[in-house]
Amino acid sequence: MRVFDFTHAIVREPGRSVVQGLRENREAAPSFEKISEEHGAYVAALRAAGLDVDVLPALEAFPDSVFVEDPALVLPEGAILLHPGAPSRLGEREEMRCALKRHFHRVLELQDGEDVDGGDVLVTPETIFIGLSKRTNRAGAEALRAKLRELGREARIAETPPAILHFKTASSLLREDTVLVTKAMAESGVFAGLKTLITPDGEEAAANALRVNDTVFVGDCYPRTLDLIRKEGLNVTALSVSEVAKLDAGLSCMSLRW
Ligand code: CIR
Repeated sequence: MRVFDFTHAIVREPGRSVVQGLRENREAAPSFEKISEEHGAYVAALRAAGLDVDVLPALEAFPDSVFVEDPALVLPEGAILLHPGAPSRLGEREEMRCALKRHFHRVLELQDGEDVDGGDVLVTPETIFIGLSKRTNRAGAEALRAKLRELGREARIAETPPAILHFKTASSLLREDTVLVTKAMAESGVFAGLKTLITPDGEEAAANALRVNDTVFVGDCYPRTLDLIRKEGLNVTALSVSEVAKLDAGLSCMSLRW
């Protein structure tokens, strides 16, 4: 199963309210202008990778709505409207419904009580990992696994290491058989059977990389991880993420790709 061949993406412009988005670290306040800049460069990189990008308008009522990965999961076989686990983000799901219907003839959906954030879902050729987290509960993970089965995909429910927001905060797929992971994620054993590349100490946040067709998007502030991936023979696109990181976000969360 090919998992990096994307032709389309959905993104959403950040609103000015993005600075009120959810964040664990209250120290450094994010700036709307800098987030817009990072978002603009990210959209340009998706286009440079060959994707047709549908840019949805900003939603001021939902500060975190720029992180479109969380309210939905998209696959070539169809889309699934998820049920974000943070109450302030639940309304993003309704806002995503129309966009999904525009692009997919099959749109399945999770129900109330079945919480899943897309940031907890990692698609690999063999299986789709669903990480239990503060945002994704057991009922949600099981319901998502059943929906994926309807689309002909197998899923596996896993634990997300404590102290991180999402499963993909600490993991990304670099090749069909290789994941980039933090040490904690590698030690959890969840990726037994796959080759693991471990982020260097101090660069744990680089694990939220994003492979799009032939290039891997990586945060530009992680020089040792950039080197590690280049040494694997992969093309790298270095992108600024320092502002979205203040909102506990990274590269995968700003798009839906298929
Ligand atoms: C949140 O806490 O929901 C947002 N501030 C960040 C979401 C990041 N999403 C992702 O990694 N998929």
